[in-house]
Amino acid sequence: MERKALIEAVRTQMPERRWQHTEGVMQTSIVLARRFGAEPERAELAAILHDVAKFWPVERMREAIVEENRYTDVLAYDKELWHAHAGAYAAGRDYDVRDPEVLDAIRYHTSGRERMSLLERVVWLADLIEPGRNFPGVEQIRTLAEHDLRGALIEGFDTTIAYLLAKKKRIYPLTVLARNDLMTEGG
Ligand code: DGI
Ligand code: FE
Ligand code: FE
Ligand code: FE
Repeated sequence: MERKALIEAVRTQMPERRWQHTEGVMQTSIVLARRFGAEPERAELAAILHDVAKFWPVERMREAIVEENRYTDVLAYDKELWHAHAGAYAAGRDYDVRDPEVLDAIRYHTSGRERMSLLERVVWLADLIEPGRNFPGVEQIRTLAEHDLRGALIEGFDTTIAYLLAKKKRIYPLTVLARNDLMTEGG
């Protein structure tokens, strides 16, 4: 699908506020991709689609995850996690995205995973620090993201996990694995 048509198709599936978040993620993904050597066009494509399933009815998300039959374990966890997998599936099936790295950047944008690719890191971080985000600690992560991708990710995962713990939420295993993996890599 051509870029402009894709943007319109995605935009109509979410409230205006969430679309503004997506535009922020697009912009920040491009900046981070240029800064850290990922491909800006692929980062932007993943950003456009990353939250495409966020406002789907729960049953539609569940059906996509069951149909894809890859991460059905996520169905036993918080529904907040589902839209990433449903979105990756939709990107391939409904929006003709054939680039597996772009699909993975969408799939892992919420949880992360071990051995995240550069593209996955860029999109995960852009989602957290796009200009519309405003949570305690975001400025510190933005500052780290100016020069230290891994440091920004570690701080981002720690902040996310601390938030989940404070809310007495369950942590999806991939989230923990992503964080531990970043701690051990490169000293
Ligand atoms: O979709 P967004 O709001 O832009 O951001 P997101 O996809 O990164 O995260 C959506 C929510 O998912 C956010 O409130 C944090 C939550 N989340 C991330 N990792 C986990 C999680 N929730 C649970 N229960 N467990 C996790 O491991
Ligand atoms: Fe999301
Ligand atoms: Fe995120
Ligand atoms: Fe998002």
